[in-house]
Amino acid sequence: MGAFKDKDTYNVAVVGATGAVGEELRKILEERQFPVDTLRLLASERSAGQRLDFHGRQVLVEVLDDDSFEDIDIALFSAGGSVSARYAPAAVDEGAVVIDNTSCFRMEDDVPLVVPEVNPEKIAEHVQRGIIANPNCSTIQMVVALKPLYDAAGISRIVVSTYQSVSGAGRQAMEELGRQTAALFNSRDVECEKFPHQIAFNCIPHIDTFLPGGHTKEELKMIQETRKILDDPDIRISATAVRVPVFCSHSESINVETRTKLTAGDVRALLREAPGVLLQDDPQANEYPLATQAAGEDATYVGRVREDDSVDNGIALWVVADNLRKGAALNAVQIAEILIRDYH
Ligand code: NAP
Ligand code: 3JM
Repeated sequence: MGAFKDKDTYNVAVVGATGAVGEELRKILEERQFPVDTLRLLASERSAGQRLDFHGRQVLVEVLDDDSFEDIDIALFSAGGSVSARYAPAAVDEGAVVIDNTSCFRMEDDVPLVVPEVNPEKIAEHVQRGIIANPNCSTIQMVVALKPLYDAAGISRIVVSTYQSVSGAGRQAMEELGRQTAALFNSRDVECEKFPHQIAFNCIPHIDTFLPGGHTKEELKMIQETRKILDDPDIRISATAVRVPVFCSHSESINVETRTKLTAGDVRALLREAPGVLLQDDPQANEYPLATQAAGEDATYVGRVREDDSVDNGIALWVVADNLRKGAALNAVQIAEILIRDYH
């Protein structure tokens, strides 16, 4: 990683540049004026040859291969787990630090799993493998909201149900919701490709594959990743992940049991000060977080804060964030910002 040192600008590769997360990565690098020297956009042969805008310049999309990472300092991966498994080591061999958006390396002991508002200090551990993992979108917004409660009172148990938008399943899934909605309004048959059932006007309690025991992988990711990020293997977590016909932003209903009592007022005061959080909690004025309002924004919105009297020390919350931004691309770019500020 010697080539990285003492630089003012960095060569950045985006793997999966034409995808829903890749597009957001490009936008956020631009918006936040990340000090990019060369931007290399990588995808499959399907979209190689396209040109995509970056700071007003048209950048060619190239086919990902083993030579793609020559002179790259930071490689942002979001092209699925198998692409990361195959090519992240090639990027590391070339001296790049990989920030990986897939589930491929998240639970490996020598790979830090980072949400900058929660455990930025773990970025130091990138030296072990050259890889930093970005958590799952549903995990990120949950831990951003719960970290202040955890620090103030401890957390013994979490029960979470998600309402996840179709953009979390990629560009083609967004198109499928649009096509199905139009088909139904025109009395045509609905075709299902990306989802196992009709998603328009429906809720599907099935994200990623089913595991023995009945959980889905998405639910298991939330459970395992939350314990790793909060560095607390004892937290008991029950998760149900549901796909809903929303284009962008994931919503979550979260019930949390703290180890010592917090009132709803205590929680609101903590969340008002919490990094990355915007408290939106005025039910009398119909003010609470909404997917349509969070889309395109950076904050994790929290509202409907109330005491849950069904258990001791119970708090209920409604948490919403843009899954392509804080849930993926923004979190990755925030990690890259800390990496160049503190470690190189
Ligand atoms: P998407 O819209 O379907 O885009 C997939 C991207 O990967 C496209 O750019 C595609 O290129 C590229 N790609 C696919 N196979 C490839 C290959 N063999 N070689 C090179 N490029 C390839 O999906 P997305 O929503 O952007 O998500 C991409 C991945 O990011 C997901 O699979 C997931 O692992 C991860 N993700 C993470 C989070 C998170 O929570 N952190 C959230 C969403 C997604 P073409 O245009 O050439 O097909
Ligand atoms: C979000 O490997 C794949 O086909 C991608 C599956 C996927 C993941 C994942 O497991 O990396 C789709 C959408 C995620 C994620 O962030 O966990």
